[in-house]
Amino acid sequence: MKSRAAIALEAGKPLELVEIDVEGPKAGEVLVRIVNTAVCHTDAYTLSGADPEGLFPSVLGHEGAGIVEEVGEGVTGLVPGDHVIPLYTAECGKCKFCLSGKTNLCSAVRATQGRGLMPDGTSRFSLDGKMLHHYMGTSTFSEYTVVPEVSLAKVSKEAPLDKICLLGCGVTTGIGAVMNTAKVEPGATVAIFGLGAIGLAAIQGAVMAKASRIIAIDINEDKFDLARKFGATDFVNPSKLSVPVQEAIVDMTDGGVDYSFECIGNVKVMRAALECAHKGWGESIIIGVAGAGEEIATRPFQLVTGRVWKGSAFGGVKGRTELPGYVERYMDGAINLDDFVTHQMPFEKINEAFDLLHEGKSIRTVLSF
Ligand code: NAD
Ligand code: AHE
Ligand code: ZN
Repeated sequence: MKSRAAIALEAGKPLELVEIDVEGPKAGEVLVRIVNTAVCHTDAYTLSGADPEGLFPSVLGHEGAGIVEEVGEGVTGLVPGDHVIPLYTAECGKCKFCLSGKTNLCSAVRATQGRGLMPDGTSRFSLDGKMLHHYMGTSTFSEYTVVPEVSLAKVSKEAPLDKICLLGCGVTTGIGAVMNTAKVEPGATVAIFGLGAIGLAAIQGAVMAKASRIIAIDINEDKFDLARKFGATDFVNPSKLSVPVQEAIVDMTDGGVDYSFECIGNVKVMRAALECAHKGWGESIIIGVAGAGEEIATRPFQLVTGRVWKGSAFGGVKGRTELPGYVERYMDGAINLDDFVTHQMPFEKINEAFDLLHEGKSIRTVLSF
């Protein structure tokens, strides 16, 4: 079938709006009509060429929501008409990772996903007969996309797709990193570096966890108003400090915070986030995605003296099991998604959504097909 799509032809160039060909679903696969997709910084990172797994030409996009159009042979858990959120972290429930009880990372489709292919090693997308790569197992920048059944969370049909698409990545990641990865406890102090959707969602998670102090850090002070609305208590602009930001936070908090979160993808900030954690017990969670070849560094003494460095993917959330509950909590008013949507546009304006993200003017732009 034909599908409207925005394709990444080469690194560093705007997406091309074209009509691509999409093949029907094979065994274990599902054809989904994407109704809404947002743009996450990770899409911009891959388009920039900094992603070691970045492939071109490809159909990017991983923060979307849609409706099942057709199911392939052997698909038992979904039928046409079901509302779904595509998952870049699948959940097969059977692999070593899923059965470990220790992680949300699933190995069922990850290897082929990283090569931009469906689990059988081929692509369902083409343009003028030339193969296009899939992306993160989701490719939500196409009106019609094909996704493995294990990479789809079935959610309530009552929920608005133009809001719950944000649970496909940003909001779930930030809340989950606080609740599942760090397990922030009531009364804890928290520092959040980077106030895009991920950082703001981490603030939302810290409020849910009843943190006593939530320090919001960004070099763009325009982000502070929304951070305050989400519940941040203190605000720091590192570019206005005369000392390194970690030193300033240690001074503000009688020795450092209990938990810090890096929500930018900057390895220097990752170091600062670790070093502002309290001696003896402070934990720092890396959420931001750094470019190819970048490495983190600190004095090992920082870890010897009790600080803990961790990372978090999709907030440690098992998508098929847990996302339906996140959707319900949004419907009940317990999770705020609406305030993340700073812009709404028709899909055809997708390159404007990337510009707004780069200019620091948007949190999330939700695009409608
Ligand atoms: P974003 O661009 O909307 O937000 C990043 C924020 O960081 C901006 O407000 C920017 O002003 C701020 N910033 C930039 N440099 C800074 C610095 N030196 N000090 C302080 N603040 C600084 O991005 P986003 O969509 O919120 O994504 C944030 C990061 O999280 C990206 O690296 C993205 O790839 C990553 N991410 C990871 C996961 C995961 O599962 N681990 C999921 C989603 C996104
Ligand atoms: N492809 C990159 C890594 C990208 C990365 O770390 N992705 C995050 C999700 S970002 C969503 O916006 C993640 O969950 N990673 C775990 C996984 O299995 O990909 C690289 O460095 O190769
Ligand atoms: Zn994302």
